[in-house]
Amino acid sequence: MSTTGPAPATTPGLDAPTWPAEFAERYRAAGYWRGETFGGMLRERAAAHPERTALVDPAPARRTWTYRELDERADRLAAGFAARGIAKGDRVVVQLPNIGEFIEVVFALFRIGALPVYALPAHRETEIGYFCSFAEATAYVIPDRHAGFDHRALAAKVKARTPSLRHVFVVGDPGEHTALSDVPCDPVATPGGPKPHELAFLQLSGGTTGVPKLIPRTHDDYLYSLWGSNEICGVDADTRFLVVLPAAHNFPMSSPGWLGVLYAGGTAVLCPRPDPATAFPLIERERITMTGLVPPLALVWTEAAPESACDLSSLDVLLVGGAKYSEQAARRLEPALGCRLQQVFGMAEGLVNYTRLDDDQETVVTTQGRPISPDDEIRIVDAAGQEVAEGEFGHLLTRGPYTIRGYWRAPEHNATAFTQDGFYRTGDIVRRTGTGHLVVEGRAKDQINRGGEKIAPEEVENLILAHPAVHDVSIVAVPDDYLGERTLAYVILREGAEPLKPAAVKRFVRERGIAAYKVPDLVEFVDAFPQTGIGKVSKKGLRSTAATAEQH
Ligand code: OOB
Repeated sequence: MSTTGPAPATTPGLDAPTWPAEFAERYRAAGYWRGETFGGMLRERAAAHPERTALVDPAPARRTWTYRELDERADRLAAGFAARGIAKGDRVVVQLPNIGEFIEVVFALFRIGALPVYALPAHRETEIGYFCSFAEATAYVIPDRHAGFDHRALAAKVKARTPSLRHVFVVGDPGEHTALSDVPCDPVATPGGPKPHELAFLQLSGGTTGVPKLIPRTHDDYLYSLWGSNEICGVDADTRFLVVLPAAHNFPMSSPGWLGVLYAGGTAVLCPRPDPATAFPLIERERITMTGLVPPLALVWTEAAPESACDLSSLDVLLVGGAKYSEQAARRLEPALGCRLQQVFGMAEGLVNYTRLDDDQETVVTTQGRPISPDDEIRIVDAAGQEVAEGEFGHLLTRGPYTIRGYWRAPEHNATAFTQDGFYRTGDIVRRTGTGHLVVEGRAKDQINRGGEKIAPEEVENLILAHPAVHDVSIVAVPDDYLGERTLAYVILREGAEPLKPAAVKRFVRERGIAAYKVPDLVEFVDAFPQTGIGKVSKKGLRSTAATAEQH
């Protein structure tokens, strides 16, 4: 933690620290910040090529949107939202799967200047309740049912206890709420839309603390990460991008993702499920040229492709990121899928690294790429904050034209998550090669990366601590061939408490209403935790206990 001077002031209207004026001027002068907004971008594309296909939602019946249709539908929905009192700066929690309505809703909100808060389909009452109350959301957008879960009942519960939440909009059968299909109305001129330097949305952080932090992204900075990614990944009007991962996640949204493809005038195709049985026929039918996967999915696709009868020959580039992709797995991808691999190491807070399409094969399989921007500043430091020697491993700190300067409404956390001079402490341990590529070695932050899905142990530990029989709990990662990491909860029971079964602990967590991927994979009961020198629980000690244990 730095002790030099106060934390940067929070900018009124943004509710978060932003780039100091001299940086903003530099980024504009360099041409990174082009003075565009998302709403304006879609309008321009619709004027330039109205009849080109912007979006395909293939399931259950194939639907398509031209740029003109997407633009018009966003306008009508924006007018309907505005008529219901949703205004510039309002927060709207959007929890939709990969369906066309997701894209319509966020562009409608962009037009008004209301801020989508991107929840994941897996989130449940614990997360949604928190987002709605912390963000003081005025509206929440859901599907009626998805993956066997009825979102309407959860929404009713959260609405009853969140005073700010006035609307629940439902795709499908609305039940007691409002059908999204009833919202659109004739557009009216909406003065005072968002400015390029203002916030566009709030993205979720993977988190290291008890509750997720919200990441404030502006139009200027996020649009730069899009067109910067497009140049590096070769995205153009002929690109047909398959959105396999949840569309709300930063990776499939912007690296280069569906937003990058829309920026370039290409076509985004929404994939309802990530398995080869769903995705491969879509690649064939929609002549998909590009997609992005987390490493476990890339493994599954690599196994499945040689056996598949589908024609995958249109696939040109496959991006893999979100978690460490092993060199061995990376080597197998191109021969199996017949496309080029790009590794991506990014974060919702900003910095994104790509291997380049003209990098040699060794670089592509052994590194996680280099930054998008010449103005992405990278520092690799030791525990004391001193830069390490070139080529050595250290903590990655970064600052640049699309990396935030602070989380939304989190001044205390910001004081430690950022240096005084505005570098974001990523919590990742990396080394830089002679070509400027980064190799991710590990993590210093207390976060578990379960196949790309990030888990803050503290959030789940807090839930388990509420169990009457539990005295203490500590959750660590254990290595896993498929997911990279799985979660193991070490539990100390209260003296005299009835013995518990692992399944009972998992059920208890599930019943609190939390994303299924956060439920501990393994539970073990112990009498004590290893301690650090100053008497704190040693997660390092627990991880090595887990690594040496024979069975869990
Ligand atoms: C992406 O974003 P987040 O915010 O879910 O997670 C960021 C963290 C990084 O700090 C790092 O710990 C890990 O995920 N990570 C990787 C990685 N890519 C992300 N660790 C090792 N190797 C990689 N290739 O995960 C994200 C955002 C934009 C693009 C791609 C991924």
